[in-house]
Amino acid sequence: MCGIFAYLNYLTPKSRQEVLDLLVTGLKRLEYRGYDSTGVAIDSLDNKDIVMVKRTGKVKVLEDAIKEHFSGGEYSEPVLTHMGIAHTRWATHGVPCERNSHPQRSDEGNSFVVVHNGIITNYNDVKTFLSKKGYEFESETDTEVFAKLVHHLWKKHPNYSFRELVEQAIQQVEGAFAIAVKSKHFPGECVASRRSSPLLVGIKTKTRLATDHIPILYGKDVDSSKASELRPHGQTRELPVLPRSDSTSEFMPEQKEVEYFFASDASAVIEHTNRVIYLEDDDVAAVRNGILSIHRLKKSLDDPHAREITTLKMEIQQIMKGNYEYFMQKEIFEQPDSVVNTMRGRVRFDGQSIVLGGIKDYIPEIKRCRRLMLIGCGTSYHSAVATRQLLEELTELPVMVELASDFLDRNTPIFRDDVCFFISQSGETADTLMALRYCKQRGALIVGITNTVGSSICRESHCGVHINAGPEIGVASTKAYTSQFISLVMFALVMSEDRLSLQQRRLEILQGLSKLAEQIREVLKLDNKVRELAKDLYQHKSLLIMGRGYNFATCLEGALKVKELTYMHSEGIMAGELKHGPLALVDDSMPVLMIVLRDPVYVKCMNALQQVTSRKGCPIIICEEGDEETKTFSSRHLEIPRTVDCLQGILTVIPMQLLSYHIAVLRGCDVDCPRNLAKSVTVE
Ligand code: G6Q
Ligand code: GLU
Repeated sequence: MCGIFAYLNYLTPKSRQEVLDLLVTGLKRLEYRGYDSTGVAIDSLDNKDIVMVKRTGKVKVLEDAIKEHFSGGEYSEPVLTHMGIAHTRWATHGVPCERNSHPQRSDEGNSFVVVHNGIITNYNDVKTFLSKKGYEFESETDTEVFAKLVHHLWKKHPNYSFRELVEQAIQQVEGAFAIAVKSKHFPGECVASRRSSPLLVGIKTKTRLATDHIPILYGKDVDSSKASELRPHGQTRELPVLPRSDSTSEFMPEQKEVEYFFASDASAVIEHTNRVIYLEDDDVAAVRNGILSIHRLKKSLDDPHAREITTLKMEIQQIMKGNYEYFMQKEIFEQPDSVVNTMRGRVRFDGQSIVLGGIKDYIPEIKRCRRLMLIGCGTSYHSAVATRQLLEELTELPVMVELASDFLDRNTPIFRDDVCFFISQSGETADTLMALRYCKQRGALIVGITNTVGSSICRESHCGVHINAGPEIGVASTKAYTSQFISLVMFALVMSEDRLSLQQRRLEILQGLSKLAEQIREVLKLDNKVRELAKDLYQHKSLLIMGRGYNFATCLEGALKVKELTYMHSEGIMAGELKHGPLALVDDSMPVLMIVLRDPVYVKCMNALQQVTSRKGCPIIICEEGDEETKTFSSRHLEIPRTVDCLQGILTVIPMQLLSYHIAVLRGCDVDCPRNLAKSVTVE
């Protein structure tokens, strides 16, 4: 949920102040993930202790505290080798406060300090065990047990290496974690690991590395049942001594000068290096004497021999705000480009063909399936709602659309001949990932639709489509939605390529796609008009958004945007349901927005519009350019260009994004980090 950033410089002189700057900048790059508190740890001046600074609130508060704390000239003395860790926390165990902020420590002497992302689910068992050994806990976090567990193991096995200690400790904990550990007993070393939470290692060297792979060192066979001895009620027993993993072989060619960055995602390292390794679950990455090694305790049959060093293609400019006030605003205005990037190299408008490289080998299998299931949360779920009708039409398959959390609650039956799509901007959403694993276990084909290369959903899918929308920093999803939408439309087009009866329809959609970027530009010109409408609305308590057919998803998505950004109540209402209840809400004071376009449900939408206006409702109408008849129903309207029915949702959602943005600004809300929300929801 939060962010981890660690930095190790080996034979690369850096002052403590420089190290702290790097740590704070790393945290700033991760801010968009959402957090409530922050912290850093570096070596003390005499190298005999570890100094930590922790604060609740924004990274800026931490930055100011650091400036105050480390102002002395001695902190600007260069140090040849050093390791520092930093953290943004999104509390799961214990309220946000300094005591609960990370790094968490093993003891008063700061022997081991840990930053952790995720939840250690058996922390109570471990805590009871350690309490009986005399450990006193100072925070309410689950994380603290990890630091103390490593300390306990160190006392028991004084000849173990740092990596071995962490390796033993992770065998004892359950749940989800990404961790980075620092120790005053192992200066200049870093050990990090992950299970279900993302973590990568960036490598910066003066000369290019001689290899693109880091070999994985496997331990000797481990009886993993022993590792769980602690869990159910074994608190009073001794910890099992697990076999130690092989540590004899050398791994990466020795580097003279090297810097390592451990981070929750690539945006924090890209300004330093584009060479990264995405760690896999249960990898233990250790740096010692400047050498990085990756270990796993156990080898299973399909485990690879090495982890690949990936070259990131992301540019630093992509993650900066540019001239915009907020990331969300920038991302809304990026949509003419991001939709093109989603189609780039895939849609051939001249030859009217579409190739989705990531799933093309699986298309025959998908065509034989029993049904398609589209699963996601929040905005990603809405992209499934938006495209369901087209998928049904072009694939002629039953299409189920599911919220990941509800899908899991129901233990939904899944069969081997189901094809399940997991839609997720971050690729890390816990509910979606759980649903993926559930379907995978039952033999379904798993297709990932994500925006984050190397994310868990990407890696665990059989095949998939990268939506290529570029990094989305604002917590409220905007450009990822339109790109998810287009990815699913492209999939529907691929599925119908050889259907003669559908060629005319396909052609019309392809033409619609080719004009989309230009039409989005047109819609964005409504920005000032939308801001004026926002002035009418921002002091109200509620906003009802009504539509049907291809635009129902826009109502749901628009209402979600209004809720999350403005903290106003808002509801997306299926216009066909009006008379079954919601009409009771309508009077001359209730703000209503209606989407009424010239498509097959136009007449029905007009009926709804009349029902609203005859109750003295005064709706804002989103209608088609030049639709004079519809405009007569209200003085407040937003006209959008005409496109093919199934793509309207892309154009109608943009005024909703702008409207929620402007209302949020007028209400003085934090647009990029709405209260209580986080970008990447890695807990259930
Ligand atoms: C909306 C939010 C949110 C998001 C979900 C799912 O503005 O960003 O609803 O869509 O939390 O996230 P992923 O798409 O990353 O799985
Ligand atoms: N569970 C840990 C805590 O509450 C880590 C939460 C996080 O991912 O930030 O401190």
